[in-house]
Amino acid sequence: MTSLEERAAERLRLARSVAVLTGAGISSESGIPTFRDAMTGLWAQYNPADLATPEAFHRDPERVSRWYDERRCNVARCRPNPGHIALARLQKFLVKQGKAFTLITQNVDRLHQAAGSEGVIELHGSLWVWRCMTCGKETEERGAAFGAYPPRCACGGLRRPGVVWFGENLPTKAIAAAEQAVADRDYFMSIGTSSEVYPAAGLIEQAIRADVDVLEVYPADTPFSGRVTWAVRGRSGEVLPRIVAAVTGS
Ligand code: BV8
Ligand code: ZN
Repeated sequence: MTSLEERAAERLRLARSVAVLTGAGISSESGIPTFRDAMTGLWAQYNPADLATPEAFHRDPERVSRWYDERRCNVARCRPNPGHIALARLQKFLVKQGKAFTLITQNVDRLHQAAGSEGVIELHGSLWVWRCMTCGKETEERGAAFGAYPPRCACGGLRRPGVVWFGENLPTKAIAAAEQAVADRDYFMSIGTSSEVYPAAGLIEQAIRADVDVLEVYPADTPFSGRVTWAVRGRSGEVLPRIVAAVTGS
């Protein structure tokens, strides 16, 4: 453990309530491409405006729904990594001590839930949920690839992935619960996020302005690195197990 990790762990042990925000970085060690990683990130291959906006879906529902279904099927082959598992263990440990813990994610892969995390706030929806554009019917899709694109609802309506696209509002309850959680906590962790997409990144700003302890785990600088309490450089699947082990003693 680096001394920075030791100091972050020491204060985490003393914290009464914790909130965590995660991004695509925490799932990269599970084999899910991030968005902004230079060569391997999705945005290195695709233009977000062509795939992750309501306009794109309207323009080409076949291409957009096929792309999201490919991502859904890729995630189906992936498993939580030690970073996801460490956060699930930290939640169990803190809750057993009567402390509060809230996990907020930008990720749409539900690997946190697969690792055992409970009450996860999904700011940007999920790849597993598909919704009819006509009757609004939502279903969880855990099966094989749809095969025909765009998928159709029994009512004949087009079905879209249950994710939040750029230019779309986040689920009101989710962002409200996230802001409330950050307001009530005395320790905040920002894990594997480039911290550039809003309003999610605004939660980091909120924690810094509330002057709580902020731990950032990221392999490079983010727009907030100079203002957090501890900016730990590293991969979440290696750093988080060390810090959580120091806190839980096992
Ligand atoms: C909205 C779901 C109201 C879909 C996603 C204020 C200022 C500027 C712009 C805006 C603003 N407010 C609103 C905007 C516009 C926009 C926005 O933020 N644009 C950005 C690009 C500037 N926001 C919106 O449109 C939001 N809606 O505001 O509605 C409104 C409406 C109209 C007009 C104005 C406002 C909706 C945003 C949500 C979009 N949907 N995802 C899908 O998945 O396809 S966002 C998507 O991208 C992810 O969910 C995530 O949020 C974001 C990617 O960020 P990260 O998760 O951080 O991932 P990234 O790849 O960037 O970074 C990961 C990094 O991890 C890597 O780069 C690498 O360095 C690191 N890493 C790699 N391995 C590891 C690691 N780290 C740790 N460990 C490792 N092992
Ligand atoms: Zn329908």
